[in-house]
Amino acid sequence: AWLEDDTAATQDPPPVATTQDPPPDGGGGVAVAEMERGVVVLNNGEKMPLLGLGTWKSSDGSVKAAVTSAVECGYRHIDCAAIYGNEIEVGEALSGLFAAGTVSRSDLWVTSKLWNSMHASADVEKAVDKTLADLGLDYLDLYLVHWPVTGVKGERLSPPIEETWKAMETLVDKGKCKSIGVSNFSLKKIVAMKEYWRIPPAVNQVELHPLWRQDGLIQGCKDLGVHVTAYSPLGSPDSADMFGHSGRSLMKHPVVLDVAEKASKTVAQVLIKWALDRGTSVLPKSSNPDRIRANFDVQDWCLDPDLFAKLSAVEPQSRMLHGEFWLNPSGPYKTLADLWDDDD
Ligand code: NDP
Ligand code: 1BO
Repeated sequence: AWLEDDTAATQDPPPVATTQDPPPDGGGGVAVAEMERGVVVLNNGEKMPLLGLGTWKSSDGSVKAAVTSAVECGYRHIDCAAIYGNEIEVGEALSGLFAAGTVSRSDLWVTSKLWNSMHASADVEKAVDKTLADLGLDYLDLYLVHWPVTGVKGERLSPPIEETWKAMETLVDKGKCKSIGVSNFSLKKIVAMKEYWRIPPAVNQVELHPLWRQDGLIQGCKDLGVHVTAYSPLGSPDSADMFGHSGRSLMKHPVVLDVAEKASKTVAQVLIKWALDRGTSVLPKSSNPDRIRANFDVQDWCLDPDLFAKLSAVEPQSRMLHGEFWLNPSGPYKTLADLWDDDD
């Protein structure tokens, strides 16, 4: 039902993420070739923590505790979206954390996303205002166009992405968002934006894990100075039934199990570490405090290059989140190739 909903729409932080030096080329997803310990410096100079907590499907009373535990154990990046339907509860967690002095606003990175039904110029600011009110914030660190899809079921592409992007740029001018970016955009769709962007996207947030590596997209974004964030890094087991991929559990893949055993780490830890070692930021979701804590424990150890290479060779490659729900015979995306432009 939520896919059809058109309204859903200080302390010093501990070091985050990898202790390995950045890859010599600056990392696959690193914008302007700059990466510091635990953060990526985006193309506008903002520093985004590389490891964030995902909040999709963290609901029904669980997300407040999840966000609170995450920040208490050191996460400084929370990934939200209006369509997740839980931003009020995330906001309750944030206000509690600020009031307790666990973290200051300036030490926390909060991302949210503009839903498809709010792409019209007049709606973009309304959408961000609603998200800011729900989260109890006066600015977002990053606001993403959630999908390159306009309308509730992708039935149209009017307004075009150009209109939406210009409205997103205005949010930066007004101080409502420090950075803006896109999500689920193919390289072709980002390149097309060069014709009109005044502010280039800082980030493209896409599905990335060993079963869907998208090396070409990462390299192309890097060439454009757009940092890439990995969503569903554990293979999104919660979505298995919803999207019909229950037979392909990444966390049970024999190569992944073997790598975890050889590294003496959990499966989730090696998947998160692999994502960081590629130079992408990464957003594991959990609503379990023990798993939230364990997923953050990816700092003081290295993934052996042979094990990294094994994870980088897992086959077959295939998306978990195909986006078939946006296809519409009378809309702009009639096939998956129209949506993804055959990126791999
Ligand atoms: P993930 O790949 O992060 O997997 C989450 C699942 O893994 C949950 O079932 C969670 O269960 C389980 N899990 C987490 N840690 C462990 C662990 N250590 N051991 C065993 N199981 C574990 O899935 P998501 O699809 O949620 O992706 C992560 C985030 O990325 C989202 O929450 C969202 O913020 C973002 N995203 C963005 C999208 C976009 O279109 N821009 C699309 C999809 C995701 P439990 O909670 O019980 O621990
Ligand atoms: C349609 C799925 C969106 C999750 O971010």
